[in-house]
Amino acid sequence: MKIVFSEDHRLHFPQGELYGGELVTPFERPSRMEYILRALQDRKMTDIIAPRKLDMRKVRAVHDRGYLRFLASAWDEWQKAGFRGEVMPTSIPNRSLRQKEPKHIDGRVGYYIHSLETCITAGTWQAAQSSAAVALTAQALMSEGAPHAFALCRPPGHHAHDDLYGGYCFLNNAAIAAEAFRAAGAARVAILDVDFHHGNGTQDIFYERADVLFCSLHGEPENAYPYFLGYRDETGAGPGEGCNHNYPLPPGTAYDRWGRALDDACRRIARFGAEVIVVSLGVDTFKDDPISFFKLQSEDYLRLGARIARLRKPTLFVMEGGYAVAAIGVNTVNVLDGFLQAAG
Ligand code: Q9C
Ligand code: ZN
Repeated sequence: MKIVFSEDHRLHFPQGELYGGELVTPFERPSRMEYILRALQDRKMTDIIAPRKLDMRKVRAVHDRGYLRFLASAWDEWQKAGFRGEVMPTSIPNRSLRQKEPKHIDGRVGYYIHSLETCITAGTWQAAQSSAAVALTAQALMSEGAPHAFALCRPPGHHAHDDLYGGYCFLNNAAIAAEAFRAAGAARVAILDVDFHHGNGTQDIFYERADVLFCSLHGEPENAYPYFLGYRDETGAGPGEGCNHNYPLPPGTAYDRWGRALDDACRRIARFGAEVIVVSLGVDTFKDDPISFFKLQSEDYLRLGARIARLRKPTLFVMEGGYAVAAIGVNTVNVLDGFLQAAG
């Protein structure tokens, strides 16, 4: 399997994540990539290439222009304003407030964020762009004939909306790749999001679209981040009605139940007639994940990969979350391994 990866991810490593009223070292940290790379090497998956130059038009096909301008200049503006810490908002345009972008960076940060744990630093924009380039390069390899690929993206993407960042995500790598598959001629694309958290950004981006099916298995929003999206009754709107499927699951969910939801999602994807599948691959469903509440075991990731392979469609894996760093490598590579074994 072709793997795309960029060392630029290191440019994004905030000192702080807002967690339980404290600033802690972010769960989403560079060492995650080192564990995955080591596991790939152990499994002799060594076909790793650097991304091609980023085509910004493909990013603009998904993201709002004002939002991209904000991300590109946020750090410099923050410095110019005389702030000394990392970029984080103090004021949010919540219910009853005007949805109008201010001029001052302190206000603009609030305007473009949806959850406050995520800080921007000097290198964040470059890292986010390289992460999108990783996804787009893997997508291009597949449009050029590769049957599958692994985009080892960091920072992750599925919580990023067209004009909102949060949940450790800035550019929605999976959505950008899905849109690029459409532009390259795929009539129908399915996105299967198996990260523990609901892919609120991806859902929102394609919510009114009939050409992109979105299925997400995740911790139920009553009890899990992102809390404000991911209910079962969110089924799409307008032409996209029936093209969005959420599988919210309760604390303690193990593979018996999780696998049944996966099966249902896979049957929907087959029925939809997707020509290509983008998998938002998070392994924060693992039993020891520090911020999640599912109970998947390392061997379950082999079964996950095998189930996806049985769809017999070109498949792009895009890395999302997973914070039990000691196990993230084995779990991620198990998905790819299970997929390759079943794909034959
Ligand atoms: N108590 C991804 O997995 N904070 N993002 C959760 C839990 C945000 C996760 C707090 C979690 C974001 C890509
Ligand atoms: Zn997650």
